[in-house]
Amino acid sequence: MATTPETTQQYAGLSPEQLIEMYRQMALIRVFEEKCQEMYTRAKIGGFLHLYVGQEAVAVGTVGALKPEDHIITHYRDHGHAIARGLDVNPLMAELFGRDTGSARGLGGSMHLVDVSKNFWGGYAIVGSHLLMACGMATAVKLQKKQEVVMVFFGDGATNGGEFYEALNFAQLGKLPVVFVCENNLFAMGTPIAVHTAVQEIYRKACAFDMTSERVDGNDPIATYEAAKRAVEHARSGQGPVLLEAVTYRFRGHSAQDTQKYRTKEDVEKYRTKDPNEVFRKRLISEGILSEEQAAQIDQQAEQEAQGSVDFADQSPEADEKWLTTGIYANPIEPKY
Ligand SMILES: Cc1ncc(C[n+]2csc(CCOP(=O)(O)OP(=O)(O)O)c2C)c(N)n1
Repeated sequence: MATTPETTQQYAGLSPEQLIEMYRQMALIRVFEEKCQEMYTRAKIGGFLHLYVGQEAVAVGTVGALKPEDHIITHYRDHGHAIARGLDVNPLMAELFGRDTGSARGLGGSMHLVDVSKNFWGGYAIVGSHLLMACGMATAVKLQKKQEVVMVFFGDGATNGGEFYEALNFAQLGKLPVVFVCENNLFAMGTPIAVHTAVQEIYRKACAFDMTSERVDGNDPIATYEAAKRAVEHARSGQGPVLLEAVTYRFRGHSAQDTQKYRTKEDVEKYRTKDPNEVFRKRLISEGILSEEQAAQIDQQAEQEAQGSVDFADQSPEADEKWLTTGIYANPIEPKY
């Protein structure tokens, strides 16, 4: 089912404070990501860096529909999900810088942000693998008769791999409480969606398993929140998993090294008119929920917070090799010696 204006109430029951908080999170993700790009260019960040610029409304809308006891597992494009979950940006930036104060002690880097205390179980680099981990987590939840939901994020490209079908089958068979969130940003690395998949409406792929699914405008945080809420309630009430497809667009390259030969600047500019942050900001202002001054203040605070994380990371000690052999399996991250 596609979300239409008829099925989407104006603010999905969100209070003005909650709407402003959504904008604040989106603004923070945006500036954090822009800082990451800058720090990568300055060689402060090494390794892979997959930015989330343009997809902010998906993380904020979907994670906003979860309870703190619910679980999140994600892929390598994980910064937005971590920030939407409320992880402090200081250890996140320190992780990217490879510092001891990082969320994984600087040993994981951009693709492996984590905070177990917030049930944020990490980013994973192997496309599709973590969908099966989500099924494992949801099996544990079900066996323990808990009312928790597991939300798992991945891209459109991941839905062509075997793990996707294996995970959907397993989850539906066991009526597991998983919400599969596909962020359809129209590309898998440099391959446009029309070239990489036979069925471009990803949510339709769920029909092979008689699974409930929905497609939503992933540039609209309110519509995304509403759709995620429906999906989460479905999963929590024991009715089984849901595949939620959020259609969005990434403004930056696949990773920081991407020369983007597969699309033109004009293509990207066309999508800029749908920039989720800009559109949401204007909407909140035009509907009297936020004033220009408040919006500017939020933007400024986000900038300060992101810059603060850079300063924190810069002043932190380098990652320490003594941690290399700890935290590999289910051990807590603290050393045993
Ligand atoms: C099993 C596996 N194959 C290939 C890769 C290389 N790879 C990294 S990201 C990616 C594309 C994934 O695209 P998509 O799922 O659409 O997610 P997006 O990057 O657009 O968020 C590929 C092929 C990988 N990491 N793992």
